Amino acid sequence: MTRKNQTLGEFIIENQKDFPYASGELSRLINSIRLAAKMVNHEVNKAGLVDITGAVGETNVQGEDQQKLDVLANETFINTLTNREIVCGIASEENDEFITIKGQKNDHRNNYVVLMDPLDGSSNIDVNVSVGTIFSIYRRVTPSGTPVTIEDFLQPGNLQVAAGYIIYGTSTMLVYTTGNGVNGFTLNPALGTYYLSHPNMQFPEDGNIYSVNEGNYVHFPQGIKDYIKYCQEEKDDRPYTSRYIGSLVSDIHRNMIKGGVYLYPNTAKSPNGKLRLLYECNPMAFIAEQAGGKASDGFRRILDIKPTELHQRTPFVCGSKNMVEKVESFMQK
Ligand code: AHM
Ligand code: MG
Repeated sequence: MTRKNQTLGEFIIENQKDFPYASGELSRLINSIRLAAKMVNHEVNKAGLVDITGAVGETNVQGEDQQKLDVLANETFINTLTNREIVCGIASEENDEFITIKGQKNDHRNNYVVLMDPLDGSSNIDVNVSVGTIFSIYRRVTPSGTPVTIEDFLQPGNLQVAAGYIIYGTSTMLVYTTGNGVNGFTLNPALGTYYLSHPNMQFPEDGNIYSVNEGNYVHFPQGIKDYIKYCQEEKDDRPYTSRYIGSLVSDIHRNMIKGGVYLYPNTAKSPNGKLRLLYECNPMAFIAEQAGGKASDGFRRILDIKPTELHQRTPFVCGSKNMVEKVESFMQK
């Protein structure tokens, strides 16, 4: 149930009974993500004001070591989740290995693992373009009370219990699903409170936006080249319009509101594409499906891929259902 002026805190409490397992643990976990996102938002917003955007290891005008925002965001999320002893493990796009969390008191007894891309699209920060955080939550599969193993992280996306993203844009929004639809909350920075602004978000079934880095066109598979030509053809409701920010969260967020498809195909140089299955594609695919959209690697459902390694990549096509199906039909020709 949603109502006007509802805050994210109220929404989490009121919908807790609908959460899988409903022990309160998942609610506390989402609360911790909400808090870390506020801290990262604060840093992202002042990125243009302070010497924080330089490379790691450089020294700012005060003689302090600079930390890049993606490193800072990574630490903020990891510390917030670790200090609250809310998860048993974390995997991050920024870290080679997963992190095991024992907890001071509970000896590996938390039930959830989090996988995240703490600051996606971070090359956009220097030019004041929106970036995002993406997160994905699973229940562990190994027994409680033992340290997590790689098996807890290498689960197919269809076993996610929650996923979401934060977009640090003209306003900051947290959008998430626990498998019961998608809801979006906008941060009022003066109060530090997120309000439900986009209840029950839905991808339009069709759209006229395609989002792809056309600079890579010559390297794309023939099916993707043909689809792009189809989008550009003068016929029916075409040509479609091309919109590409180069920031996955922003491109998907816009397409979910307006109707469109995002593509990051494989190329000869990157035979598995660029995006990471566990940190980027699975959470976005879960959100897309919960919002009535679709996500595919061109041939199969993203959420059904059984991962074999933490930093695995996959081609990615995500957006309005009819548009994703059209791309698949071109790929399968
Ligand atoms: P990152 O995780 O290194 O930030 O890379 C992911 C980003 C996505 O946000 C974006 O959609 C894509 O890379 C853009 O890549 P490209 O510049 O090759 O078009
Ligand atoms: Mg990324």
